[in-house]
Amino acid sequence: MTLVLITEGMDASDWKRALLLTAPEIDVRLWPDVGRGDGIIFAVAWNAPGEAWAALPELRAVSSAGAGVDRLLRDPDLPAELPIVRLVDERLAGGMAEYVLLHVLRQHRRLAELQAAQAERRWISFPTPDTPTTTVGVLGLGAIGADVAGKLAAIGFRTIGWSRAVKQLHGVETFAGQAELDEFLGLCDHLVCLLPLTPETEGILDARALALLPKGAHLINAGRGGHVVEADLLQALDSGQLASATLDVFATEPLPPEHVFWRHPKILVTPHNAADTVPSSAAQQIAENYRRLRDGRPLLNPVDRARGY
Ligand code: NDP
Ligand code: OXD
Repeated sequence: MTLVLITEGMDASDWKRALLLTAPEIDVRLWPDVGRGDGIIFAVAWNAPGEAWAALPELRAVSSAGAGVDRLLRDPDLPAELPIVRLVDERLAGGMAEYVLLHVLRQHRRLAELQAAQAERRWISFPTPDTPTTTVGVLGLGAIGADVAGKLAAIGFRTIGWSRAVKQLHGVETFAGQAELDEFLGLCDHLVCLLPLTPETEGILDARALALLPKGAHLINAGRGGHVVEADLLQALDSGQLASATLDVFATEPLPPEHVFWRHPKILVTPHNAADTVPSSAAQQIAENYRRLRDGRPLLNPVDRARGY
């Protein structure tokens, strides 16, 4: 029995090496080198081309090579009954926490103003921002969002979070469901989106939502580009409703060179690298799921297709 890696945009040789070290007994193939697909029961996929699935007739399950599964779920060629699992990995959550802390603190401590003053050799002073009265809101309190929220709270920010089901998290005030979304948004000096992209969350950051934030709020979107209505975001930035947007994910990736986001003075663009999967860490979970699949046991981190994540 065999596992195939279909990892366009990720280094497949890193993945292969990591799996070999973790589970030398697993026969690992690299797409498109699959012959007639004989014996290939498990695929690890990122940006898989549609034709891959028909070439793998014995496939029993697919794992996302990252946390998100929106692309797999929207793939019209992926067989509807094929079980999907996803990565839950501490290095993914840790990478995202670094990203969010970096950009919240960059705005909180007014780094751009300090850099501008240094460029002009100006000794400026402004009151130190008050951390406990600055509210950071995290949309999505899953494997990644909960970790990020906990670390923001540990620094001393008033941290609030929003999820679908009611949650209890140490040091974090929580809100749940559509009924509590508006109240949550009204409190966020910094809003961090770490939601999965689903039919329910697509376009959630629209004019209405952005208008509910306190004036001059900062946005970080590292969920998916589809969460943001781009025209509404630009309008909110240009009107001063939003002070800044840090964007890691986009409706079209790579972000096209002519896109207005690249040159907007209030936008920082990062190339979907807030939290990259670390194969040496993720390999354990992939190997475990392969063994479970081979032995007919329940898989780790299954995706609920109906829920969309
Ligand atoms: P999880 O599935 O663990 O968590 C998702 C969270 O979103 C849950 O708290 C869930 O609520 C909440 N949620 C989903 N739908 C709704 C809704 N309709 N209303 C309210 N809350 C909702 O995902 P992860 O934390 O592992 O990952 C989140 C996303 O982060 C990924 O899907 C991906 O898009 C993005 N990501 C981006 C990366 C990057 O580099 N930019 C890297 C890794 C991930 P509940 O808990 O109640 O189910
Ligand atoms: C992921 C991502 O979903 O990197 O893991 O976006």
